[in-house]
Amino acid sequence: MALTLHHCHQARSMRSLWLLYEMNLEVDLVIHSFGQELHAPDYLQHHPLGRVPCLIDDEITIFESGAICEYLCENYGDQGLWRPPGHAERPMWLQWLHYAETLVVHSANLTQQAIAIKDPELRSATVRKLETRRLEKALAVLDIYLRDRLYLLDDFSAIDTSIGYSLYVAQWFTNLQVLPSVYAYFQRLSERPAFLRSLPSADEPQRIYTQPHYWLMP
Ligand SMILES: N[C@@H](CCC(=O)N[C@@H](CS)C(=O)NCC(=O)O)C(=O)O
Repeated sequence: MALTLHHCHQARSMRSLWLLYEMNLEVDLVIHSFGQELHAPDYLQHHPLGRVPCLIDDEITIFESGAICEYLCENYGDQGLWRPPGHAERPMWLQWLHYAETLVVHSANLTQQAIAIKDPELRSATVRKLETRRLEKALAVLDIYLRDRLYLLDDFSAIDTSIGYSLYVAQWFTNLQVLPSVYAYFQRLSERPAFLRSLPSADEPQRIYTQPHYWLMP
């Protein structure tokens, strides 16, 4: 029986979709529009907060993109994408898996400020500045780490899809090109067929990000 993934274009469920494609797993996609549809009673039965991703595997319903990453690697033949307990790269595999959320939470707050809050009077210039600075600092840490590396670990692994998604979103809020290692790494990831498959089509109306970028102008 195929797995079912509840997904919104460009949302964190893109991590799970990208990984499912990297693993060549069959998936039934349920695509929601980003907004009230996620709070419909039917969907709240799967995810009590009405968020994506949510993966259904027969009797099992699991949410949280990091948990889904572990779950898929653990249960579906990791194909070299996992670092199981005891593996020398396990600590770094875990660290970057969770750092992906540290990174993206700033972009999520910026998405709220720049896109979700429609009334300009309710937006906060202070929050935007603060979150942009915190995002850039978190990216700078990654840039130093990636200086002599092609991927986060010795070879491409599942956590590159988690961090890769965080960079995909970060590009709407800061200029990744000023971080040479991060930029080169993201370019490398962006060429992967599974990443390209997980993107919405160019004419998809239900995109979250519709402008070229939302950087703060000096
Ligand atoms: N830590 C969770 C975050 C899930 C999350 O907040 N997803 C966002 C999309 S990126 C969402 O569904 N937001 C809808 C809402 O807050 O109503 C994960 O990694 O899965």
